[in-house]
Amino acid sequence: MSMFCYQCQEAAKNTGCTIKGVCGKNETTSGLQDLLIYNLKGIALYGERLYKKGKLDNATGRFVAEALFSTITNANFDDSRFISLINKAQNIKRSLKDMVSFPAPQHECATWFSENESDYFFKSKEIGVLSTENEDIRSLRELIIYGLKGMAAYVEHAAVLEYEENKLYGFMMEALADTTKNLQAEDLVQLVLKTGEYAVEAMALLDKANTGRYGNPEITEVNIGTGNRPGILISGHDLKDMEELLEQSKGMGIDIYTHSEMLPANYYPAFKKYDHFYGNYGNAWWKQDTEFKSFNGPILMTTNCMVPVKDSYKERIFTTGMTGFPGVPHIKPDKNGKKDFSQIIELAKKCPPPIEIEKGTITGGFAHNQVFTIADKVVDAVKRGAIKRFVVMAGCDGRQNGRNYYTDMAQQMPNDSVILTAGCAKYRYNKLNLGNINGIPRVLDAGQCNDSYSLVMIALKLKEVLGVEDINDLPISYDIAWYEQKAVIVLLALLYLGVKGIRLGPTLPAFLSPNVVKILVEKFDIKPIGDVKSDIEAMFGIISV
Ligand code: SF4
Ligand code: SF3
Repeated sequence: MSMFCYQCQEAAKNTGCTIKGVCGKNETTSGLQDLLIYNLKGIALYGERLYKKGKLDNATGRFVAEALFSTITNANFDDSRFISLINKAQNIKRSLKDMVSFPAPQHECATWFSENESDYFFKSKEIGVLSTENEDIRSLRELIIYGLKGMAAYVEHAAVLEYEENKLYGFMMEALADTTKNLQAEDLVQLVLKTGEYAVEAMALLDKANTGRYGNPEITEVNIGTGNRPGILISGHDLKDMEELLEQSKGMGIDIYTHSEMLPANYYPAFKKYDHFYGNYGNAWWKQDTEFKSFNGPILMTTNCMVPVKDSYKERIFTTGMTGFPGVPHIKPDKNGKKDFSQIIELAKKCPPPIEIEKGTITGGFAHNQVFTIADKVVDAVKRGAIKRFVVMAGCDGRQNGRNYYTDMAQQMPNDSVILTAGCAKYRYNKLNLGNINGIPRVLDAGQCNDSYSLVMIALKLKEVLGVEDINDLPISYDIAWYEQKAVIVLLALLYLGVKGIRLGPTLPAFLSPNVVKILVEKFDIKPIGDVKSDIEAMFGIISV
């Protein structure tokens, strides 16, 4: 059987990648990822029992989170990393096995062990996504697993900052274990919603970690031009890497620039104090081919999204955390958790400065705390009818042409509307100069995809201030763009909070079977995006003549 992966929005023919991933993932890597997930399910079958007895340690939970994170789209393409993760997972299973009382879990994922790495690829052929034959059960199981991958990324970012909650690890164990059991569709639908409930908690924990360590994001004008000195470009979502890089590179005659999902680092007070933090270079992840070339200096990938490395910059790209690519130097933490970025800094000193690709500034930093400080102004604008509607356009960007929809939507929606955004989806419209309403910008960027939590907080605040009973009675529409599994967990969080009528694009996930789509439509009125004009008419209640 060839590979099968349908976890992201680029799944071939919107069905599944079977020969090679559109993302660049090959059959071997895909198989190793499947085998890793299989072993994590085995750990989870022991882990859920230990959690019930109050004996699940955070180290086991964190390993599962890291390993799940490594399988997110565009995070890691390095087979050797997956082999060591599978080896470690087997060791953990061995030790948990001795701690769990009889009867021991019987599922083969809990009892499978192999010392022989050459078996891994063959074993992976038996246990992939398609080994669940019923397409609806497969769909629900995978929806839960992809949600857990997104949650794992957020939980891991919080753990790096020393914020951990055992109950989140406990839930991840229970949910992963449940995907191996004979649960019926109704039970799995309940588990999908429970995953959304824990998603809110995971995002809240990460928000606490980020703001606790680096302060509350503030309204900030971010420079998008370039200076005269060599630079280092840092991408991904890991703020601790950002902190360590800024600290180690100060006074070295180089500047630090963010790329893609690291842009929101510019909004944090703790990072603004560094004079050599220059601004943001470029756009969303899928432009890295050209933008990494013209940047001229070293690039540090802290998380997804990373695309297969091109020759034009392969001598100056580095990975850290759960990212990896064959042949690319990987920077690991020492035993105290500190990372040494000196080789990147030394390389930067020898590089020419970046080639300027644009000039000017973009404004962001509208996370919950900052928005609450201007709440009176916002509520007043809503009450006076100056702002008629908010449209949440959070999520991911990607390379498909259909994503022009979001640019066109931003340009064509009425001038008395405001876009609430988070995640790399913003690059489709954050440089358009859409103006402001009584000083409130028409694009309010809360931050990274995990900062969708801020958008939820803002919605709940509006509900309270406007005295509205139901979150769906607020003048807010949801027009979400998705690409990878972090957007899946954000979506599940919104569903858990009872948000109805979400538009999802540019395509509905390939992993949702027709029956599962039907359930989501009946319960939540989820719909695919349509054309811009009719979606505007539907969201704004405009009748065309
Ligand atoms: Fe295909 Fe997406 Fe899976 Fe890559 S992650 S193999 S593009 S479905
Ligand atoms: Fe972007 Fe990958 Fe999803 Fe954090 S960097 S939002 S796509």
